[in-house]
Amino acid sequence: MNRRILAGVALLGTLALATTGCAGGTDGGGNAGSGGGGDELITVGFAQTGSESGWRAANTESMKEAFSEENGFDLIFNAADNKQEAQIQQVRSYINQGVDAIVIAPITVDGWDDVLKEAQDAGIPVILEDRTVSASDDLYASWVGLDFEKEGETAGQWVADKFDGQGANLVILEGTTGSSAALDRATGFASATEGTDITVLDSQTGDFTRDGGKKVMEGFLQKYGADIDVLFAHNDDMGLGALDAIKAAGLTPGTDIQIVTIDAVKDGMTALANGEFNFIVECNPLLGERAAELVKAVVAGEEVDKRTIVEDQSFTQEQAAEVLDSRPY
Ligand code: GZL
Repeated sequence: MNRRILAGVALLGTLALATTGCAGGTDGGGNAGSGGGGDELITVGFAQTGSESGWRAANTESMKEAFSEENGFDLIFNAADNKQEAQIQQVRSYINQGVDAIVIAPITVDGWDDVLKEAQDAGIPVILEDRTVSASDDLYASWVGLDFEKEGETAGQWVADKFDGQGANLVILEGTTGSSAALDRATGFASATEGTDITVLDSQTGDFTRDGGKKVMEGFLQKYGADIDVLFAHNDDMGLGALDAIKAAGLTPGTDIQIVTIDAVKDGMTALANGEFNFIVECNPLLGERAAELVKAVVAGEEVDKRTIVEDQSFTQEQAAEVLDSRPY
């Protein structure tokens, strides 16, 4: 049963018991276990994007660790294989199951208004983690994630500082089309490189996957070959896929083609430390703890901030070599 209804019943029960002079079995606040106040688990439906990258694997692990039974949760997990329609259907299924709360990492920004309204009408709070949506923020309780535009800007500033004034040619591997991560990183990167003499030869989506990055980079190399000076990949995994294509073309990554990516997962940081990548902007996937805190607070009826942004950092090759062994993901 949806806990909010349960809480309502418990509250009525407590009031009834209080008027007859008997204390109820709740914490007196009518919260029969909701928000971790009692010993009942909070049932949470988590709609993950899929398993498209190393970042996603780290994010899923962080979420499962935080929404554990010992932390007071009964987690129902589904990964939508990067398909928006499947993810929306999964959220509908959580509504029909009457979960206490729903967490979504929305694959793309659009298409969420109807199902978020359905969750709201069913009295089920929704927390967004990682990416966000174009729907009104009245339709969800809170979002916890990263400043994607700032990540793109940081990557763009590194490219501008290093290549402006040399007539450099750039290609871009974009993330999933229509995702807030790809849209905002592109905006930030463009703002930082505006006014430079750097030419964007081409920009296509590799869907945040290694295979996608490799295939698109092979196309870029067939078209532009050694004219390419710089690659900006919206995530490490597409950059790692591009490494194979660059080497197969007889070029040296990190030298013939300099590479800047976003995420800073272990494999990306290894490529940076060994000189195949040149710069990485971190995107912290460890959002589980904050998301769990938000769910507990919302289920307990507490006010929460609408947005929580997790800080990122960036790494040069030297910095990557120093921290590689101590990285948590
Ligand atoms: C960013 C996240 C992106 C990562 C990719 O928060 O949504 O999706 O940058 C992942 O690696 O696939």
